[in-house]
Amino acid sequence: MDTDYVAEILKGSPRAISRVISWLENDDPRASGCMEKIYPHTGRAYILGITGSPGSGKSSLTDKLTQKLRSQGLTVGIVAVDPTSPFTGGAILGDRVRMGDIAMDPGVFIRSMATRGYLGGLAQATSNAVKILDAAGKDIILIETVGVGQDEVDIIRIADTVCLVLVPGLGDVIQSMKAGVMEIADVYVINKSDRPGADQLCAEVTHRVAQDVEIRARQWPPPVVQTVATENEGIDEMADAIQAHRSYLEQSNRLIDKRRERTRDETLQMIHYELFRAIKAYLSRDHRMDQLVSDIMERRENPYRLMHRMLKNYLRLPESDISLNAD
Ligand SMILES: Nc1nc2c(ncn2[C@@H]2O[C@H](COP(=O)(O)OP(=O)(O)O)[C@@H](O)[C@H]2O)c(=O)[nH]1
Ligand SMILES: [Mg+2]
Repeated sequence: MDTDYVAEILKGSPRAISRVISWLENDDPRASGCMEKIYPHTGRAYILGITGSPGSGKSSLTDKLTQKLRSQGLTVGIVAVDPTSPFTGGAILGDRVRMGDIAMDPGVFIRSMATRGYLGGLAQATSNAVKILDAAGKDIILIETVGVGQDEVDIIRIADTVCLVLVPGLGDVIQSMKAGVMEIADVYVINKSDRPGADQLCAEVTHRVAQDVEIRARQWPPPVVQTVATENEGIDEMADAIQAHRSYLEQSNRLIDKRRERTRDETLQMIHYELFRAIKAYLSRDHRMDQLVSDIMERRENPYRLMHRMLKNYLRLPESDISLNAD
């Protein structure tokens, strides 16, 4: 049965794509079977991240950028990871209205991800959704996410090119720059440039980018573009900046390095979660965990010695790799 869904995904069926992403969201065991078969068909799509504060215009920019990409004959997959405006409850209509034109286009697939409840973490679930769209043949995959915490930074690391959306009058840019939020951007987008303070913000960011030691150490000087998403202004410039970054990555071999790093991180993350899941499943059988907790509580056992024994006996790791003390 899994094979059917995989075959359908490879043909680009929106129904099959939706179904398997739902399995991912619900931690349905059928998801991993599908992912395994899908994996060999991934790695072709170019992944774009659009991040920024709630209300900065990420969805509006995604909409206009998608129209632009479609006009170039490219197919687009959109994964929205935004707890502030999910496609559920009250926000459903607003998002549908905004995504009006592209929502009807068969060359575009839009999916909003639930933002909580993943055992393997939100970043891994997003990464899997991206892989499904990649295998389904989408040329460009856009990830829209709110740029604040570690979760978002992890998500945005999935992207090949990251666009950070800033708007005039929304908090202290220099402050967020100091906090390291801005360092992850490959392209800075000053949206709502129809508003007062946009030119000043643009100048400020340009200056800051030119001054930043860490950014200057890189070979790619991140461009700063101004847009008015609602008026479709500056979208060509934004698309050009993205394309320039892509060309830079491809020509300098940085794209392969970046993807290699990502594959390493993802694999380690997966080992982390899957190992934990398997051990937890093992321990929850026959009250094993309850017994262990009692033993630890009564000081017949201690968690350090227990860890050591588990790593050694179950995983057969060499003594030298186990940092905990031997008993
Ligand atoms: N004035 C102005 N409003 C904009 C612009 N871009 C988006 N908006 C509006 O800002 C609000 C938030 O936009 P949205 O795309 O949902 O932001 P998101 O939360 O970052 O996805 C909406 O009411 C948009 O119509 C812009 O360039 N100028
Ligand atoms: Mg949005």
